[in-house]
Amino acid sequence: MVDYEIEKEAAARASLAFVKDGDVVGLGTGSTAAYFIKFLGEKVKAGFKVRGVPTSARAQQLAQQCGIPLVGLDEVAQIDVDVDGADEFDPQLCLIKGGGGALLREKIVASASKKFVVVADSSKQVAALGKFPLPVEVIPFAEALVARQISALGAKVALRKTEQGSPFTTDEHHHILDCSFEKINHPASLAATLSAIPGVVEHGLFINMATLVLVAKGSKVTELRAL
Ligand code: A5P
Repeated sequence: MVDYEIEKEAAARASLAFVKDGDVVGLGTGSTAAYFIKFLGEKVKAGFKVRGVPTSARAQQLAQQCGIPLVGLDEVAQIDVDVDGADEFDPQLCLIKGGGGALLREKIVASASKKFVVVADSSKQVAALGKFPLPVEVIPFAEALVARQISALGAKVALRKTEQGSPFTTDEHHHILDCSFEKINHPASLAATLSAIPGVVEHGLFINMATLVLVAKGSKVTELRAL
């Protein structure tokens, strides 16, 4: 059985090589990014100087626990490097993100970053995106309408719920539709179609955004660049 925790940890550790002293660093969300935040915190305790821009309330809390100084997006002109996980990535390094519900802030931070380093265990590498249900962040007022429009594109659409059964609410107070396409043949055209639906705030397709992916297989980490 593959130990994905070892892989997440290995990929996160390898990403430290892309962070320089003095950098403004995007702090991703999810279990792999959490390893990165912990490792970065250890370096900060040893004297490394960085300022972090968290991609979610959860990442913010963890970064504070780890002693990483934080700044808001309004306080910096640009982010030097953003390190974040992914739910899937394909050979072009297109991603599905948002399994943890933070896709909106994640995309904003990635788009404001000079380098976007994705850290992933081997389960995230796919030939084509779409097995993982694509998260789409929506305004609650429009969610039924948007769900019907995305269903008409061929997806099975489910409103994300909490364990208690109420709708999951994002940091920006929106809801998430998890859209199972099974196979997304043209990620860029689907991304454009979804963005054009009124009521869609953002979707979890990250196209041409990743600078590189660090994918771990066992404890071996491979650096992938887009084909
Ligand atoms: C959070 O919203 C997501 O985009 C995560 O980055 C993604 O779900 C990967 O999470 P794990 O590292 O926990 O698999």
